[in-house]
Amino acid sequence: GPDVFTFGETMVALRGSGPLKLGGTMHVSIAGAESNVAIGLARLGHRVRWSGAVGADEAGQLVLRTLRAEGVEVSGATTDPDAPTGLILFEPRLPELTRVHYYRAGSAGSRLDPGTIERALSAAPPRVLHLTGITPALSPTARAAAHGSLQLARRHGALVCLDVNFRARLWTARQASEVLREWLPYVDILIASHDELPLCLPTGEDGLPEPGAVEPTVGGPGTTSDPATTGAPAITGDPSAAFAAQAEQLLNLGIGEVVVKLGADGATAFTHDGSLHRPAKPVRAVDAVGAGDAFVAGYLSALLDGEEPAVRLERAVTTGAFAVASPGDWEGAPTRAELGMLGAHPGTVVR
Ligand code: KDG
Repeated sequence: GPDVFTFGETMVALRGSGPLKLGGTMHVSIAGAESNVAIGLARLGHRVRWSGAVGADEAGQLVLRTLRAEGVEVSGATTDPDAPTGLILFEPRLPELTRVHYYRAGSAGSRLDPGTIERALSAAPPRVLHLTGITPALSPTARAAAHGSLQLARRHGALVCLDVNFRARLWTARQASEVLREWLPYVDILIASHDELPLCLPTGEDGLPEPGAVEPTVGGPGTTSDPATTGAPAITGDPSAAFAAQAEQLLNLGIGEVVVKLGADGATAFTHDGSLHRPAKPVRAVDAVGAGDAFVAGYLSALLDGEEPAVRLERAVTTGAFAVASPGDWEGAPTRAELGMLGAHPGTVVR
């Protein structure tokens, strides 16, 4: 089987260079949190399988051709004749803030079939199953497919990695929290931004996460909740203080590793042996979209190599920095040979 099995919705992505309503030129590519991770892993030499669904259209062909070209195995992917491939528009509105517009309701990717995922996963059980919290927000069938894959992964002894990836445009914090808490018993590695941790924790009497748990820090309506995307302000004071207790609580619930993404402040990993922090790699920020996914790819890559948490975190902040320094969701992902390139002086030419 592959090193990593993943699935989710991958869309055609159009990226402009200013306010969308002014028109102008857009760049065509693909985007999807799970396929971003898949590409990141494939570039680092791992065997990855992606089994999402696309429409029977040219956009779907673009998704599959791109993934194939990147060395991601797509034989388990399906083509839905009755629904279009989803679309995402990226609108760089301010240097620090990108607005996202989704055209994905009823898309092929959201109509994922649990049976297809079950067959694809069972045919070749992976070492790691990677899921994000985006998939269960798409539709009841997508949610069932994801839940089924968790149960199968356990049966096959695969490690489960979950990136919370809360998308406020797709569902409420309450809905997300309900699903995430249901899934936690299956999760070995939980990856989240610091403000997403409360979504995973037991709730108060009213069934809601603790007040203020996942209010977007900047941006407001119409922005993504990804702090890397919205340019959330740096955490002030001791970065470990605010969320360390929440991470500990999650470890006590039985999760093996809790990895907290802190954007420009790096990342902290909590394991049963203690916690570990790595600052972010300083780069000139060009496009933070996809940084979280690149981070996951780096982390899982080092894990697959049998490395300790310190090395996993180091590779994660490195691949994350590559994503921040390059336009696009996944285009700048490094190969293994390129991992050491960061930190070159301005004007460096590699001859
Ligand atoms: O992490 C980047 C992704 O969020 C983005 O490219 C698209 O998968 C996506 C989503 O649903 O927001």
